[in-house]
Amino acid sequence: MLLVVVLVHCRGALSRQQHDAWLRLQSRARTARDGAEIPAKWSSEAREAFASEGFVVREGVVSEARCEALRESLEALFAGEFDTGIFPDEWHWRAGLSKEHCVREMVNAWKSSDYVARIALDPEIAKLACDLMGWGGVRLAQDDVVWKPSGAGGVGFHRDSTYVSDNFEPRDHNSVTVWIALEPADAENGGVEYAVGSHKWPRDDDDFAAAGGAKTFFFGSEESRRRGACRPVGTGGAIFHHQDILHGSGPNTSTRPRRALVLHYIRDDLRLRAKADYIYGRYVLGDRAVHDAFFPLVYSRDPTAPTPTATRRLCSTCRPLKFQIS
Ligand SMILES: O=C(O)CCC(=O)C(=O)O
Repeated sequence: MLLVVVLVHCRGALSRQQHDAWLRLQSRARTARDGAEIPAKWSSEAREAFASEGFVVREGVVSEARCEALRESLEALFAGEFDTGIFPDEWHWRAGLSKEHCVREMVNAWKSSDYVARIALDPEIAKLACDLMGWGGVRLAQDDVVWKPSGAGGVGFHRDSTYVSDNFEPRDHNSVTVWIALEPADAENGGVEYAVGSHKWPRDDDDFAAAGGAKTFFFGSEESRRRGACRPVGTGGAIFHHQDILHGSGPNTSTRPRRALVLHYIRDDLRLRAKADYIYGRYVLGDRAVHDAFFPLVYSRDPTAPTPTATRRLCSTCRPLKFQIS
């Protein structure tokens, strides 16, 4: 973490050459989707689904090629081979130490892996989130590689707002999650499941237990099981979900792995709470500003906004990007 801060502060002002390189990279990134062009706008049906159900599935958000490249890089990543030489913020599962069939997870691997970075810092995906939420800009709060091998258990039901939104002010309507399938995800291999509409359920602490009870009730009936069942997503497809929706995932009972990259975005105009939690407390530097080094600006509607994400990756003190954007 310290190294990231040092790198960013060492960079100084962006030179004309670096700026031009960034513009070239942006323009190439836009045409590097193997035909999977992302329309800028969401349909009214998609917006309504997000508002009423709390999530919306969108196929073709990331190209198959990018998903494949990331999948193939994961063995090395979890073996501790970091493209940038920088450690991720969290790293759960170690080759040779952890059980083979446990869920593997890595948080903020954009700092470590070029393959994660080129998806996590892709302004086109961030723009989709920005359009859906009606924000002025989007920062990456954290990424999360979740690798569920065959035989691995599930992920308990939770709300992302507990881990992300609650650390910022204002707290409401401040984050959104983009869950990206790196390979087909379905009920058999432990795809994500939602308690449909639960983003509208009570959420303060006292009521949360009640919400948990409601969740049990929700999944107790045939009707609710059908409505709340896992939504299958194809490779490169994404589920955009509300910060307050209850979700989790079941065990991987198939013979296939289930690998996903989860992006938790926040809007660009927040402040950190003075008392952030154990994890986010690391990012509070005293001024409560949401610093680029920790929360890179990935997309902004303001054309004059700096693009610290890209400049950090292209800065002269960083190693060059390993992947080729064609
Ligand atoms: O990938 C999963 O199974 C669950 C991921 C999730 O819930 C999350 O990242 O918030």
